[in-house]
Order: sequence, then structure tokens, then C-alpha cells
Amino acid sequence: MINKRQSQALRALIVIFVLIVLVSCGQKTPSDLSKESIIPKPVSVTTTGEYFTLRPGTDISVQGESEEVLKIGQYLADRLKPSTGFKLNVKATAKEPKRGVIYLTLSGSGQNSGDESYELIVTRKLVKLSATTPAGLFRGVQTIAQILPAGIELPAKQEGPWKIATGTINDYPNYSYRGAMLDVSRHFFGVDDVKRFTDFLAYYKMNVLHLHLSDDQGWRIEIKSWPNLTIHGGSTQVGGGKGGFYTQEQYTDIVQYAKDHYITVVPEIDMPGHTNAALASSAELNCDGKARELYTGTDVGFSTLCTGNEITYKFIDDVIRELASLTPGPYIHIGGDESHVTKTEDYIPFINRVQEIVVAHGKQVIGWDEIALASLKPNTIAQCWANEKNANAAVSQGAKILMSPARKAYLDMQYDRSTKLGLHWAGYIEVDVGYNWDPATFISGISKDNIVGIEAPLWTETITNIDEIEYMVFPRLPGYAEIGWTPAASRNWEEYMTRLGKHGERFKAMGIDYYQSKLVPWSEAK
Ligand code: TNX
Repeated sequence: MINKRQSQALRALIVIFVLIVLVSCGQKTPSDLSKESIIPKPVSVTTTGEYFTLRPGTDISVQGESEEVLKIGQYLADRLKPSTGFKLNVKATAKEPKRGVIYLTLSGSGQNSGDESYELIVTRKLVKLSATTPAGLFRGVQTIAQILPAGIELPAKQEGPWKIATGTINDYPNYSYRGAMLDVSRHFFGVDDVKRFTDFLAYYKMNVLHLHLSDDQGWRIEIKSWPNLTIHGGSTQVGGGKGGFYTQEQYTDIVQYAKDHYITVVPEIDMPGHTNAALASSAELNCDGKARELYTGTDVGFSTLCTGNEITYKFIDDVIRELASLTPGPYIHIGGDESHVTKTEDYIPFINRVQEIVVAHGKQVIGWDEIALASLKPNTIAQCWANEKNANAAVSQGAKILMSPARKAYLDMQYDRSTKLGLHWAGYIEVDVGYNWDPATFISGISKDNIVGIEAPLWTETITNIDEIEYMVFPRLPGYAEIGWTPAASRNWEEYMTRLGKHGERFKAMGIDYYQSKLVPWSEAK
């Protein structure tokens, strides 16, 4: 028999026990890794039904002394510090720690499927991320962020707890080129905006940032041998605002920032059309020797370099030489689109010669699909935006295709009739339309083997600031990232839409001003 005091104590114990159970249930302990909303969807996820907890004393351990891997460890720590408030010391270690840390190692990933593959093994004791390259580790770090609660993305300290469901993720990309383009010519965006745009790409494991650096309305990259390009040609933008440009130092800063996120910058100088800003800066680039007026409207197809003048090629050689020396990535984009006032018999030799120049400066050419009219060099890539015939002509010359079909992948297309920003010449692109297509079956005659990947361009005739960029980019960008990363057979809209809905909380936490499409079941709890 128990006495009265004992029975009171027992009752108190039961109450405490029930309270503990209630509280921990209220924290929604994650226990199924395969139910986490990871975008892009990983190749394989298995769950073991427990969880790892990030605590104030959790360290980030990095195998070996590699500066580069230590830097990735530090990047992860910096990502997790503000919201957890934890120290997250980054330490090099000779052998695999037993417990209580996030461990990054280059000892190879489970399936070893290329440069960006990684394997993430979460047990109650350890989070172990392995890859064969630093890029793979960096992609895996994004997965770690996405399987932590959405509050991890908030800029200030939160309560926690910070639990991660246990299991194994094996992951690698379907396409090697996964990018987005930002048009900084129609409206100019400063270095900080470009960095934020780069963060968005990194979060969804994209690896290319294409900068559209010149167009009729503005020249945005300093070229020391032709200073008037930016002094005059960069002085305005659509609507007549003050424009701007990147000094070579600022451009280098952007390139380095992208590199630190395992993202390659592809700089574009659009020619022979879309060149009014250059034609306004230098009289000698015009066939009639007269400088054009600066242009702040939104028409296309009215300008052309003088393809028969030698000075034009001296100019291009100077520009490409300077740009190539600032650009560590393998590509220079030469535009080539919508040259409506360049005669075809002038356009073809022009593109041929410009390819020579780019190759002479050690780079590989990318151009919009019209360049397929010319003789493409080995390794030239045609970016398919409009014309399927051009894409097929490129493939029949042995070129690879970058897929950016305007009616599916243009971030400047409006979501629907009520969208205030953007254009709709290629149609409306609701979130499902943007997601529901397969690059490998989109154009008849072109299959996966012919395709390097996918890119989503944001043209900015109507886009004037970072909030507007965010509104057009989100929530479509994660979908393009998934098309590039996840095999088509593992993708379907119904399932994707729920995962995307969960990212609403993350967009909010990151301060992203996004379009709340009615098609998506947004969850913005907390
Ligand atoms: C077509 S796409 C263009 C751009 C415009 C865009 C607007 C391409 C290669 N050329 O010059 O900005 O449409 O959506």
C-alpha cells in the first residue's frame, strides 16, 4: 500500500510525464526524412525514423585541412548561426567524429555520380555529409538547411528545437547546366541585388548565373579600352532613370561571390543587334559614322553593329579580351538574337568571326538560337528560346542546346492576366505551366543527349527593383531548379505543389516577396 504523500508524489510525476509528452508532440518532432520538402527533389531518400538535434555545443567538423572545405563548413555555420544563436565552431579533424557534430568529408559520395553528387547520412548521433568535390558538399549543405525547420532562415535568434530527421540521401543532378539569367541592361541592378539573386540560385542548387550585360538601353560592364561604353552608354535605362554599370572590380566581386557559391558567371555581350548603347557611345561603330541617341524605350530589333567595318572587330576583340580575363568560367555569351536590321548575308559571317574571337580568348561560345544560321564551332552552345528550327539546325551541326523556351521558362512572363509586372508575348506562365514540361521531350528531334541543361531568363523591361525581381522569380525559380536537377520520371506537379507550398514559410523567413499563386497550398504557419 502507498500512503497519501506517496500517492500525491506519484500523481505529480504522472502530470509531469504527460506534460513532457504533450510539449514534445507540440514541437512536431520530425521523424520521417522522406517526408521533408526538399527542392529540388533528391534522387533517393530513405528514412530511419529518429532525429538528430542541433545543440548549442554542436560543432561543424571538417575532414583534413583543406581550406576550401573549411570555407564550406564556415559558410554552413554562418547560415545556421543567426537563427539558432549557437556558436557552431568549425574545426578540422583527422578522423570521423563519433557524435554530436555535423561532419563534412571529401571521402567520396555513396553513388559517386559526378561533380555535384553528395551523400547525407543522418543518425541520432551524427550528420555526415560526404562528396567527391567541394561543389558536391556545397549542394549537400543546401539540403541540410532545407531539412531543418523553416525558422532556420530567419535573421534573428529563435527558440528551436533544431531537429533533423534521420536517414540517408543520395543525390546528384540530371543536367550539368542549371541557371538563371538577369537582364541588368534594361534596368540596372547593383552588386547587392545581384548577390541576393545569386543566393536564390544557390539555395536551389543552381550553378550558372547568366548576366545580360549589354543591350540597346545600357552598357553595364566597364571596358577600360573603350571607357565611353559605360560613361555614356551606361548612363540611363528603360524609362530614362540613371542606369549604372559595374566597374571591373565590382564585376570581379560578383564573380567571386558566385564562385564561393559554386556558381559560374556567364557574361553576355549581345550583338550584332541589341547594341544601341554601344552605338551611342562610339560614332565609329556606326556605318554612317554618326553616334546614335541613347534609347530608353522597350522596342527590340532596330540596332546593329556595322558588320562590314574592321573597327567593329577591333572593338569586339577588345571587349572579349577584357571580359575573358575577368571571367574564370568557360563561357562567353555573344547574344545574336533579334538582329532584325542586320542582313542575313552579313549576320552569318559576323557570327562566324565573333566565334573565332571568343575561342581565341580561350572561351566557349553561347548564343541565342539564331546563331545556328551560322557555322557553329565545336563546343558552341545554342540557347533555345523561340525557334525550334534553329535548335534543330544547331543540333545537326553537332552543337549542344541550352533550353530556355520562352513560353515555359521566361521569368518575365506574367503569371496570369492580373499580374501587373512583366510581359505576356509568349503567354502566361502560372507556376504549374512553368514546372510541367520536360526539356528532353519539348522539341521533336532533340533529346537529353543534345541538351546541356536549362536556364530561366529574367528580362527586365518592366522590372525596376529587387522586390519586383523576387515577385517574378518566386515561386517559379525552384521549379526550374528541379527540372534541371531531378530526373523527369521522379517529377509530377501534384506532389511538387505540396513541397513548394511548404517553402512559403522559407520565402517569408528570407524576406522574399513572392507571388502567392492560388494553385499552391501555401503553409505559412508560425
Ligand atoms: C525577347 S529572348 C528578347 C529580349 C526581350 C524579351 C522580353 C531574347 C533572346 N530576346 O530582348 O527582353 O524577349 O521577354
